[in-house]
Order: sequence, then C-alpha cells, then structure tokens
Amino acid sequence: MRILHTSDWHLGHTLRDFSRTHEHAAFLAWLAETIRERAVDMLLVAGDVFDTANPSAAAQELWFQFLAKLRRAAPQVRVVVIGGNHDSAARLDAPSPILSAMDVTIVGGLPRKAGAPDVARVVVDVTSADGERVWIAAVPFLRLSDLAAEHALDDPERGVQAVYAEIFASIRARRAEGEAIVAMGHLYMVEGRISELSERKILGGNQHALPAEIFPEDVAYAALGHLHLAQAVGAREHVRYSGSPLPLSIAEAHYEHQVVLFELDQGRLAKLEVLAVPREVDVVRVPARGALPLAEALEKLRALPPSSTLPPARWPFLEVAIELARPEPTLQTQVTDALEGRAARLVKITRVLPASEVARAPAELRALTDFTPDEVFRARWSKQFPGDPPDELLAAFHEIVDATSQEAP
Ligand SMILES: [Mn+2]
Repeated sequence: MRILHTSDWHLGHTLRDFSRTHEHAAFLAWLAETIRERAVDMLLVAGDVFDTANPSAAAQELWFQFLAKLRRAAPQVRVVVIGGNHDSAARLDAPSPILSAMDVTIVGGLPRKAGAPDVARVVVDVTSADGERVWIAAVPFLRLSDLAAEHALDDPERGVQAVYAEIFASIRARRAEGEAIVAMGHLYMVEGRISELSERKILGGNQHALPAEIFPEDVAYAALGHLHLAQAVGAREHVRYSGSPLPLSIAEAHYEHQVVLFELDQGRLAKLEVLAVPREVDVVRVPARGALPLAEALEKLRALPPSSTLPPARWPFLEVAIELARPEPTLQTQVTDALEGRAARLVKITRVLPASEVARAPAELRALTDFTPDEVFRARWSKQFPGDPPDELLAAFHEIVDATSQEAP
C-alpha cells in the first residue's frame, strides 16, 4: 500500500493581502499528477485544509476542483481528510455525504454518539487492489470540549491520549495479524519545532505539548499536521509532520516544503520518501542577510527585475531590511515608490538599528505587526502584576485568540 501524507494547505491564505490562489492551484495540480504518476493508493490530508473557518468561494473552488481532478487523474486513490484548528469542523464535514460516494472520507470534528466519541466513525479501513488491508485512525484536531470532562480542565494531554487509546483499542479488536495501523492527528507534539510567525500556539502554548507515546509501537505511521516545518518527532522517523506545502510566512521561506510518500508492507513501514514541492513563487530578501542603510536598500529595490519579466501572480514576495537610527515617517512610501514597475510584492519592511546605535537605544525598534498576541498579553500583565501570568489565564487567552481567528473577517 502506497500512501501520500500532506497537511496544512491553508487554502484561502493571504500574505499581507496577496492572494496565494495561484500557488495553491499549482501545488494541487502537481499533487494530483504526482499521485497519478506514483500510483498512490491513499492520500492523507492531516488538517488545516482551509486557512479560516469561513473559506472564500475561491478557496472552496480550489478544494472541490482538486477532488474532482484527482478522481479523474487517479481513480484508484482513497482520500482521508481530518479537520485542523483553522478548519470549521462542521463546514468541512458538510459535503461528506456526496464526497463519501467518491471515496473521500472527511472527519472535520470528533463525531459524538450518546455523549461519547463515536469511535466507529473515525476508523477507516481500506483494502488495496491486491488485498492488503490498512486501518486509519482519522482523529481531527481535538478541542477541549471533545475531551472527557475529568481531563478537559486539569489534564488535557491525558484527555487527548485517552481519545487515541480508545480508538486504537477498537482497531486492535477488529484487525487481523499483519494489518497496519496508521494514525492521523492535528496536534502539537513534544520536541516539535515551531515556525516563528504563522503557527498560533494552541491551548496556551507549549504546556500542552503531547508526548510521542500517544502513538504506541503497533502504529506503523503517524501522519501529523499543525507544524509547518516538515519533521519527524524526536528520533521516531515514522511519527511525522509533512509540513505545509508553501511558505505561510516570510519566516518559512527556507523550509523544505514537501509531502511524504510511504509504503506499508506486512503491517509495517517498509519505505519512506520525501517529495519536494516545486516552488511556484520565490521569497526574496533584500539584502540576503543583515540590513542596508535606506539609500542603498532603495537602490537595490530599483534594480530588481522589471514587472514584465513574470506574470503578477508569480512576482516574488519581498522582505526588505533597512538600517534606521530613528523613525522615518515616509519609509513605506519611499519603499513602495522604489518598487514601482518591479516584479516584487512587498510583504515586510524590517527595521534594524545600526550597530553604533544599539548600545544607547532605549528599546528595540520593532514594528507593531511583529508582536504576537501572546507577547502583548504578557507585556500588559507585567505592567500590573509581578511574575508571569498564570497558566489557566494564558490558556483562556489563547482560546479567545483562536476563536477570534475562526470568525468571518
Ligand atoms: Mn493548525
């Protein structure tokens, strides 16, 4: 059985108001072609299909067009999708009745039955053309309300572990010898490395990182989503984040964006291959490292390739780093003017204090947009109270931040 693992597409994402539709379309076309070419039996999408709970018509069109195109390109492929924290569980689930007829299984949120998790609906068993059977534990992003009441408040890690344990137990009770278990999850695991800017900390940050023991020895592969940097968890090669297929912030420009292709044989992981996703749009930094005085930076910007060299949807995203000793009110205008007629889309101006000024500077020169909600919250707290804010308060704050991001703009 040959399985392809991907996650964190964030369809509908914008980078400083610039649409990513062209990049997403290019990625999905490449993905469908790769699945056809490599004769993939099953596609796993481990959450955050969409960037927001209310995806635009264009984002939904990308999603449904991909599924239709995939059906034509690779009629054999089974698709299993779980919801991530950015997805609306209900919205992702809504087209399920139609999609299940096309061999697309969607588990947007943890299904419930008589007040308990409906284990049967998150277990998908798939038999390949040559008779090999694989069991998928398709567990979506778990919210506190999905956990047993005794765990939800005091010990959410145990609550998540309990959900997985229950599902694995039901699979073990049904599977025959030599049939593999594959787990899916959209969660943050201990030892996972986080992107600086684009991954919102969940459940109050690292305190709820989950231990790798959630996936016991008999799990042949764990297909994870949530972290945008592709990585194996700890030393376990088969517990993996595929990472996002495109950079979702400037800070992610250097990630090796990829999908993971693996093969199961006799219930075990037999082969694992990383496939690099072609980069449709470059991310350019001026200068490549460090920063330049304003005049020199503007000169470099004016020397960028002219806009006629590429269609606008392929103009690189640009970060420019400028040395500034004091505020420069017309900075934005000067940079924008220098970019007139250039093939570049300005995403970020980084202001850097010249080395000679650092010693006597009262505070770091940072743009307001460089602060995370968490930092602002902590700064506000420290103005009034000693020490760090209590964990419960931080968790509650992050839940609110997360909820606001789920709302329609
Ligand atoms: Mn996520």
